[in-house]
Amino acid sequence: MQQSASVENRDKTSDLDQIEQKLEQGQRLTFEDGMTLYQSHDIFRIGKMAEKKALETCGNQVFYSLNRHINYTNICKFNCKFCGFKRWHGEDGAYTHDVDAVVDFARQAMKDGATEVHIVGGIHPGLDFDYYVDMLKGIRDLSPDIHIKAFTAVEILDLVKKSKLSIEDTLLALMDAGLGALPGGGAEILDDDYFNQVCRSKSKPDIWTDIHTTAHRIGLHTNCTMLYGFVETVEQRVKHLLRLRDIQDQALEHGKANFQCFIPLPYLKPAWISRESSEHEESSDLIDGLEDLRTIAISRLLLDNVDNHKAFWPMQGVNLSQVALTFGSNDLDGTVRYYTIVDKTYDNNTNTLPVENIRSMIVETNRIPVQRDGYYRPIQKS
Ligand code: V47
Repeated sequence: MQQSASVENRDKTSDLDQIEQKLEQGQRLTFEDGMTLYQSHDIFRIGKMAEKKALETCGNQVFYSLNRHINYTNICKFNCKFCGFKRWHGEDGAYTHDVDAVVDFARQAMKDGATEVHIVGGIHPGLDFDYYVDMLKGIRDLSPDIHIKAFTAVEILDLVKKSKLSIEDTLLALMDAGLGALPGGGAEILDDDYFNQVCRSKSKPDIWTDIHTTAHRIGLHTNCTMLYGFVETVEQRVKHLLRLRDIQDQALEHGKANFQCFIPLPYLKPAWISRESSEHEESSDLIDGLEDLRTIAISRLLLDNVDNHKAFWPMQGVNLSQVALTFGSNDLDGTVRYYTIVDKTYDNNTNTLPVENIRSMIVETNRIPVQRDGYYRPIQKS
């Protein structure tokens, strides 16, 4: 027993040696390398590799922004199995803000110093295309400078249907109204079987890809995400990361824009599932901290062509997000203020972090905090 355990350990070490060597020689990691990394218990060694990669890619700086997340409606016609945000029309807690209210949220955010708003909502059949265009125009009228990152690919697909335009023309109309970038949501795990199991009616992996690829082609930057710890396999995670890498390769070669940032999102069990847990055996319990760090680090190593990797503190938790800065992340999102996509965060609904806290979290990791704009450019302070 003793002997076979040590042989196994030696094999694992030599596998990691090989991966480290590949990284040193600037070679790309493969699917098999991704699986090896996930099977290894040497989380700190993997973390060190990822930290090195992050330092080589982004230097010693860690980004944050002064931002605000705004949700215009939680009414949604879809029924994704992981979601705690959606409400049916007429259900307790369902809301839809009119355009003026959304513009007012943005106005208040700007008064508080925000340079960026992140706007998403449910797929509400009762809102027409003009609602979305007027929302963007209303916020753009407040300021030519506020960065508007809005509407996941699933919302864009809905807007394509509502506008009766092509994907490209829909995006162009939204850009004309003020849209600055697409957030990364809705990718979940880009795998047909996974989508069939988890969110069959919502969309398809190819459509998510198509919308982001079109955006890149016409000069609209986007983000990408991975929802992990729900029902997916490790194999599906690795394939998802490599699929994002392929999309980014294409964008960097042919596009006018690309993925600006990757955000790994740990599954957080919604309250309704906890209440009905016996009916939903497929929803696992929360993923643990080492698995979060492993996923953050492996994402940095596999998704080697997306410069910025975000530790999204409302979902990763504040403390783990700080540690993530030494496991390959280089962006802490921002001040956020309200986050309601998940109904229970790791930090008991901590919804905002004062900028001083964000900066000191970064300084403690021996990095330099840098406030960024929506295009990942440092904001110069006068
Ligand atoms: O698409 C939904 C995920 C996403 C749960 O682009 C859940 O800067 C965990 O994409 N547990 C929306 N995850 C959030 C998102 C995002 C967040 C922060 C920054 C950016 C960015 C994008 O949240 C959804 C889905 O993948 N999600 N429910 C849940 N219970």
